[in-house]
Amino acid sequence: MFKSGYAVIVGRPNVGKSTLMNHLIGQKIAITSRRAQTTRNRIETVLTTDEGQIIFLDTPGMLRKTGNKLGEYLMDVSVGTLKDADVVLWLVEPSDYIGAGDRQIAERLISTGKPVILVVNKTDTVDKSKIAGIITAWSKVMDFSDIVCVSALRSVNLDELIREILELLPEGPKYYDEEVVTDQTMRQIASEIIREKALRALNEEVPHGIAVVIDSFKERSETLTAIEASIICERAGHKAIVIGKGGAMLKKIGTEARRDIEEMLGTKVFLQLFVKVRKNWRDSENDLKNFGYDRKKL
Ligand SMILES: Nc1nc2c(ncn2[C@@H]2O[C@H](COP(=O)(O)OP(=O)(O)OP(=O)(O)O)[C@@H](O)[C@H]2O)c(=O)[nH]1
Ligand SMILES: [Mg+2]
Repeated sequence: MFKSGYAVIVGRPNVGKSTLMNHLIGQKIAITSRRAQTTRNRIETVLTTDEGQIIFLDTPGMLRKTGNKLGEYLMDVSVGTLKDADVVLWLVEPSDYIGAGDRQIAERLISTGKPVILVVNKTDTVDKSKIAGIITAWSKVMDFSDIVCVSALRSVNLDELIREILELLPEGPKYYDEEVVTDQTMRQIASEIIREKALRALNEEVPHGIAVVIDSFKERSETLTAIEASIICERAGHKAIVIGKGGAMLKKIGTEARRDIEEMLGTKVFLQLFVKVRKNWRDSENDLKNFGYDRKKL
């Protein structure tokens, strides 16, 4: 019997949702960083095995307070994506402390009535003796179909998780050809790679106010792709930081992004980056749409 369906990955910001998805499919599609609110859109990836096909949906971290229109958009993406779930993977930190943010997520999940697997992530960071207590604490929060402890980063116990997901999925067809890995276009992934390098290189409040737009993406030949992209920031002061002394910061972001994009495309890449200021774009419905965060597409 072939199984198939959607496994939606949810949880608070920064718990490792995107890292988990990348390691489950064995390829880096979603960007990751140690900053909260790295993921901004729903990202679909596909895992096909002999037993079934799991379509993973990575989502932005669920927030308690959204703060601005971008924050509202992120919540809409996460909550909206839940509707498509056949199974929900709720990722949490390896701790027996259950905060208000997680209680709120529990309420949401209970109200969907969908089967939920609790995934305790980052188990590489805690002593093994703590695990039993963590499981006991979480098992009181709601009725889980299963609780699986993993380390997404080190790919520990992911086979077990895949087995549990397949068990809960309904019988169904192969929705996608086996070679399909994601719904993201090269253009989208390139733009996200640039944002990832900016997130990782920049400090403090600057990264959260950044968006990346691909202005042009041209295959010049079979071995060369030319890309022009703009890094949008919220204030002139931020623009100066993104450019850095003598252009050093922008050069670092560009060099690192180019390397990853070349690897993804399998061609040389000529990458030109521009930095623009768009005041308070995170609170403008119109800017959000132009930068790839379109409510109407949800
Ligand atoms: N030690 C350890 N770190 C991890 C593990 N999984 C993820 N991380 C780290 O946790 C941080 C956040 O990872 P992401 O995958 O970006 O988290 P996310 O939940 O997708 O975050 P948002 O998209 O912002 O909601 C990164 O620095 C990861 O390297 C893990 O199993 N062990
Ligand atoms: Mg993420």
